[in-house]
Amino acid sequence: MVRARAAYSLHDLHPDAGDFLEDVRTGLSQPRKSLPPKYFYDAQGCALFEAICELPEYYLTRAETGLMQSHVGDIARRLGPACALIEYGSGSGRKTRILLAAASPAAYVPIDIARAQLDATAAEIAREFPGLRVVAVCADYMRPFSLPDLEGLGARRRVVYFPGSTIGNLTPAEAATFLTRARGQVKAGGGMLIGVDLRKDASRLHAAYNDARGVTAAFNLNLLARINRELGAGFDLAAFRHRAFYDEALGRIEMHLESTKAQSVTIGGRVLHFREGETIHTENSYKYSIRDFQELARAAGLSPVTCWTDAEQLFGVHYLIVPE
Ligand code: AVJ
Repeated sequence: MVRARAAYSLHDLHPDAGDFLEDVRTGLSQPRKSLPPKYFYDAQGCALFEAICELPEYYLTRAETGLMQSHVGDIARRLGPACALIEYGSGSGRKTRILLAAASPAAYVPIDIARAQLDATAAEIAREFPGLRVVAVCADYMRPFSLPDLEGLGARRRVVYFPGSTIGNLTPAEAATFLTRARGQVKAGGGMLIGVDLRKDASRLHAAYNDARGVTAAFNLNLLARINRELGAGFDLAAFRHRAFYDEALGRIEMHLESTKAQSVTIGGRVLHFREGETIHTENSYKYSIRDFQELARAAGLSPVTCWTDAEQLFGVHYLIVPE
């Protein structure tokens, strides 16, 4: 008798084991204070990010989802039948469902740092797509990590899906290193589908990261609230304000939390001082022209194939292959 193989499994690589306090203390002890953006995504941060995606000013999600809907037939042909689809930063999986329905992969490997959301979404997708093997991996995929064994899933080739312009959180040099590592996970003959926000006028970008309802501000400030909740720190959230601006020369949005007065905060027994106007740099969000991103991909040993864009040229979905 052949026993049915489990359609869904979760591999926990424990991305958060003991690092949070250490990373916070290190980041806030530098002359220019900073915090890693991966810590935005606790349960409240995930919910706030979902709310950002619905904002009228935050065009990224709508533009990318629209692109996926318009070009999914074309994209599915590029991926080919029965691939293993490996997704970095699977989040709520809304765009992924469009792809799964059209491309019929043999296996889906969602990878995310937010364990609860990953588990809920991946299990749900396994129910929605009978016959699809779902191998969820909880990991900080921006750092080196090992994929579980994907042999025996019946996949013909591997394709990485990295939507949302999350690659924009990395500097171009870091992105090249990241893509080189991802290339190793995909292997020769595989592909990569990467969503990248395009360069555009500063006012449009400014509005997307300074929304009128203050959801982005709440998302940014939640990082301090999370430090209070999980590390017992004493941040006064009313004494910090959200700042986001576009640096045209670097082609990136920078998000900061600005101390509105001179103050001290105790974290894990260490007293940290903030000057009035001093900021904590919480995120970079790089924007790339199609050409610049293709050049970056080439530097990482990938071959650009095509890039789908919307009529307004807001967003790009790149397809690249790993040469044999
Ligand atoms: C999920 C990293 C792509 O940079 O636009 C949204 C996060 N920050 N609003 C982005 C974010 C502020 C988002 N990424």
